[in-house]
Amino acid sequence: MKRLMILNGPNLNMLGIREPHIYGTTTLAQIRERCEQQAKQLNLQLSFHQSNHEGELVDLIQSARTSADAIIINPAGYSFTSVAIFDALKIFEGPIVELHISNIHARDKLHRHSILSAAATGVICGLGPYGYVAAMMAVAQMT
Ligand code: DHK
Repeated sequence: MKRLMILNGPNLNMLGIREPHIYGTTTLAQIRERCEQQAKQLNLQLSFHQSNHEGELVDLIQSARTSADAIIINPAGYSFTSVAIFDALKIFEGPIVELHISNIHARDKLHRHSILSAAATGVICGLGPYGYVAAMMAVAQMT
């Protein structure tokens, strides 16, 4: 069974109440439940995490080297700032899908250019919470 790690960065624990005009009203718990259903359908072993801390995300990415075959990451605000997460992703040998709920390309200048995309196999953005399902389907094909 292929092993998938899904990582969620800072403030995604606030989905549902956080700027709903941008991120919608679906909570992270609901997204997690949907991902768990999808993992069963795709025969993937899923580990799902959220952290507000850059170092914790780096630790998880490093641990994925031995515990996961693929990573899906919504780096949230760290997309635009974190060389440490970029470097950690570069060490991972399997496929990486970078995911954003909103279409970052249509957003303000601050949220438009992810420095992490150069370390990703593919990028999904603007599909809302469905992006997680789409990313999982892609990963199931890739790994
Ligand atoms: C989530 C965030 O927290 C923002 O910092 C990103 C991303 C976009 C999202 O759309 O899921 O800019």
